[in-house]
Amino acid sequence: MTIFVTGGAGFIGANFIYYLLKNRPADSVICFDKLTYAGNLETLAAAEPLPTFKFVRGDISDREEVYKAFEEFRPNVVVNFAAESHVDRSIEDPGLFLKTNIIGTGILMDAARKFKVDRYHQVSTDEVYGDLPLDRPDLFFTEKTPIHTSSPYSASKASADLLVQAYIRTYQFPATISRCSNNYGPYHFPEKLIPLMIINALNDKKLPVYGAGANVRDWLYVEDHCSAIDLILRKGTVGEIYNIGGHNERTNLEVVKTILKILGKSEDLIEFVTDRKGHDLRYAIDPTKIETELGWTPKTKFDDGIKKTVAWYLDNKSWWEKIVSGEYQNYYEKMYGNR
Ligand code: NAD
Ligand code: TDX
Repeated sequence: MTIFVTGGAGFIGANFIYYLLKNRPADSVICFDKLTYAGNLETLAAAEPLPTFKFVRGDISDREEVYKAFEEFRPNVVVNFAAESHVDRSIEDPGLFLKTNIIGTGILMDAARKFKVDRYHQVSTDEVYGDLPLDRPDLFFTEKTPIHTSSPYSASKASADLLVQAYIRTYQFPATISRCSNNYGPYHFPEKLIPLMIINALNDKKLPVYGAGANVRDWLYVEDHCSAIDLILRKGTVGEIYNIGGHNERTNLEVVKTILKILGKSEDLIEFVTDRKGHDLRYAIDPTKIETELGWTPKTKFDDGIKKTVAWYLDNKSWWEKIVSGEYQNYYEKMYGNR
């Protein structure tokens, strides 16, 4: 198979590319990525020399660039990770979220139809279901939970999902959708909760916890997300939506305190700051469908995954120090400027 992975220079896309290169050596992988502030080619440095891997810089919302890449590589499978992914940025400036997450998805699907790919997979999020109350731990998101979005980010992801479903019904488009809970692990961009807190704690900077830190997220180690998508590509049924999550719910304050404990740092570093506008209270996935129909099980429990993640940030300081300093954005020019 030739798998066209969009957004593969970002956090989950890069982990997915490494998952494929390790577990599916017979497949070829094309990474198509715009390299926004969140895309980092250094993350893919170990993949670059492999003959089964190719990087193409391009924008999913640019029809010409997308069609040109499909013409050249003729992929059988498309997995769309490319997105503007940060809720706080969507609150400040929604426009780009609509362009990349909605228009980009439409253009990618048009290319997939034109070049007759066998499978298109849309990487969506549990945020399309809105949130659950904090005092009802018995409630979970299932695939049948109505879409009910809170932020411009989640509204753009939900719009993309609706567009994928419209293409499935109208054109018999061979697509699947997955909706995953919060991921964590290596290469997570340090604007998101877990890497931001690890890096601030290492630098003895304050850890900004929104509101009272009581909001709950359902954390999944990124490799478990990758194995679920790989399974959906190979065994999933076209037209279906699959929720992905591993029942690892924690309040934000619990997560932050766990990180401080692992690093041996004082809880005095915690600073409660103004809450996020429209802040979703609780996310919690019911993964019964993917577990029973496809046999997926997550391997990593939160208590182990968070230790592995902290260790990864300790071992890979140069990766995040370049991001924090902005230096990583010169890498593309260095590698490709004169090619
Ligand atoms: P990320 O922000 O780390 O990476 C996004 C990648 O997409 C970057 O490499 C960026 O350069 C690229 N990109 C952005 N706009 C593009 C465009 N117009 N054309 C081509 N490439 C573009 O995001 P992530 O956390 O890895 O998330 C990946 C996907 O998974 C997103 O679709 C997100 O909605 C979804 N998701 C994320 C989580 C999570 O916890 N991070 C959970 C569930 C679902
Ligand atoms: O500095 C912070 N302080 C804080 O308290 C940050 C960055 C976040 N938070 C809180 C807000 C959330 O309740 O921590 C929680 C997690 O925040 P994020 O890391 O921004 O993730 P979230 O908003 O939950 O969205 C993530 O999961 C679903 C991803 O960024 C999305 O792309 C994905 O779809």
